[in-house]
Amino acid sequence: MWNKEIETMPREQIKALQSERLVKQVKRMYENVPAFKARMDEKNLKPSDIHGIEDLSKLPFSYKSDLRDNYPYGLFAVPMKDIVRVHASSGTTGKQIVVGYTENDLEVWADAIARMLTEIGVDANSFIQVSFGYGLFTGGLGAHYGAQKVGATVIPMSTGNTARQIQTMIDFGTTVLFSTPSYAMYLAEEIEAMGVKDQLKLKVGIFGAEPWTEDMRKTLEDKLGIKAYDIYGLSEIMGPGVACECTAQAGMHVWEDLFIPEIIDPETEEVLPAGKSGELVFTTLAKEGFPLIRYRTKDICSINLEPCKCGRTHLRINKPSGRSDDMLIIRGVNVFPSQIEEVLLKVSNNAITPNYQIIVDRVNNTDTLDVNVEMSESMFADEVRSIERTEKQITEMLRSTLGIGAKVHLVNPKSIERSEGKAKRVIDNRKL
Ligand code: DLL
Repeated sequence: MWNKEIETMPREQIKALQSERLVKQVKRMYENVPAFKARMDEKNLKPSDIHGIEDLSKLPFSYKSDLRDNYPYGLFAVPMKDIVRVHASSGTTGKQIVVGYTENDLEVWADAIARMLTEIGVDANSFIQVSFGYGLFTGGLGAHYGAQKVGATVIPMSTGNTARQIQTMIDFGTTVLFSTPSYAMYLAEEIEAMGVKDQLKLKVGIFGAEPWTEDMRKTLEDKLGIKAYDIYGLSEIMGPGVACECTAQAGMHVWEDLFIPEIIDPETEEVLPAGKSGELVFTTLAKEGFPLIRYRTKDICSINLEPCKCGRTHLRINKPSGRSDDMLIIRGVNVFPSQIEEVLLKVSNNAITPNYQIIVDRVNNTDTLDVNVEMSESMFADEVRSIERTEKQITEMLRSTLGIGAKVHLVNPKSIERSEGKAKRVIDNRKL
């Protein structure tokens, strides 16, 4: 909720609070997370060397691969009996990454989202349709409990079934929509086609989980008759609500009592000053179950320290413009090319060769994923039916690994262009 004392805290005070929390957290992690202790030992660092945020840059970075190496619960800092919920997200390989929350972590998370909602005028009189996926993805339940915290009427729709989504908006009087921006675009188009815009009561859209542009904001605001706000987050750090836009619609506030953001040069790891674009790194300050120090998000953006019109003193980040790794976000779902490659390697090499290309596009505002795979010479000589069967088999394997549909095309041997250098495996035709 709007917590004026915290949200407008003078910056000096924010820094003092961060220092106090960081020192405590480093000590707690050193004592409870063996992988963190090992990293500290490698650097010859003891918790007593960390006196406050001025020592942050001494601390070791952490990476998505740490979650994979300690799968599933190895990085948790409390006994499992204190973990009351887990969520998961894609890893770089077939294995997902797992995150855990204590009861207090869930409280803090709901509060982080409620702070945003309150500032943009969402309250107990609002009807909030949550059209993020419910389940292991953090979007659905994350938004849900934030919405509940402001006392709004929550409509837990989850994703899919577009006609029903729109009918529900009309019948239940939805005033606020949470979804990915691409799904909101799709909904907007269907609403236009059905000619029902006049029957909607929508006022606010809160969109995130994937990058979107100012152009998309304008289109969504026009088509849906709303104010559209950006929400950022990642499972490892909490879920949605790590950074949230305010009514100024000019960058997302990071709740600095809960997180320390840094921007680094992804190559040299040097910390960059405000205004410079680089990789966003987060240290959590209030998480009990799964705290992280200097987590490399791979998201590229910059920090804005200018005072904000809304009066909040917490710094803002600019819209993430891309990633420093090869992760794709397709229909809001994180996909690593390596996950697709792993599936293909499981298919018999009598059927296909390891030459493939991943093509991502956006058709009618919906992301499409096509995977072209060269078939083997023996498959090429086989009958059409067995080619179709193999395509179907790979499609099913991809669906179960990635959680989204892909169109698989077995193409003729040697038809995918060879490269002399690094193979170009991914063609992303979306203009984001
Ligand atoms: O996408 C959490 C979330 C749910 C955020 C709903 C906002 C709304 P993950 O599945 O772990 O968590 O994916 C995290 O998604 O590192 C970014 O690359 C990307 N991302 C999330 N929000 C935004 C945004 C959720 N507003 C990854 N703009 C992050 C750009 C975003 N990219």
